[in-house]
Amino acid sequence: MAIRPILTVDADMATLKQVSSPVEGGVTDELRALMDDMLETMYAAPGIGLAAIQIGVPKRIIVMDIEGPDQPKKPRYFVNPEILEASEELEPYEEGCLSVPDIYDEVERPAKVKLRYLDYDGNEVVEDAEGLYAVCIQHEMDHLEGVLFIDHLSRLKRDRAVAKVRKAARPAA
Ligand code: GNR
Ligand code: NI
Repeated sequence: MAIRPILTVDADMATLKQVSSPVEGGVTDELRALMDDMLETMYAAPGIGLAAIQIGVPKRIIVMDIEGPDQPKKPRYFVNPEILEASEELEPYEEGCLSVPDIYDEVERPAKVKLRYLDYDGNEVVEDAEGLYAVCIQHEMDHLEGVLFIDHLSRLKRDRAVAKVRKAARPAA
């Protein structure tokens, strides 16, 4: 297992904007090794989710653990996830992103979604998500399309967010 560098919008916008490709040929040991690295990287950050493109790998793979800090770890793995249904009802949530460090703002998304994906063992799973699980999987699936949570904000807020991350990344004068 290894912690990999997380790409951020100041230096790596072009990579983060890429659309990730479906995994072909099922979940192999090589893919599981990548998911292990992603999970370790996410826990170290720390974060509650990570898409492969955030470590520069343009494949449709996500890892997540939305349990609280005092809860037992509950890693979740998603290969080729799809949203089968989304609720009409929307819910706002104050989001952040490891690729847009120290920026937080409210995004409205469907409150409930029905998902289909392959898990760590390559088995197909269909399940409903709501609450933080629904927020996080939609945030991560946006990454697979090259979409960041700041893309859901006004142009002004988005530009300010990117400028702030760029400024913070500059060495102090
Ligand atoms: O760690 C993360 N926290 C978070 C909080 C609210 C909504 C979404 C997230 S995902 C984020 C990690 C990340 O950037 N995943 O892509
Ligand atoms: Ni993110």
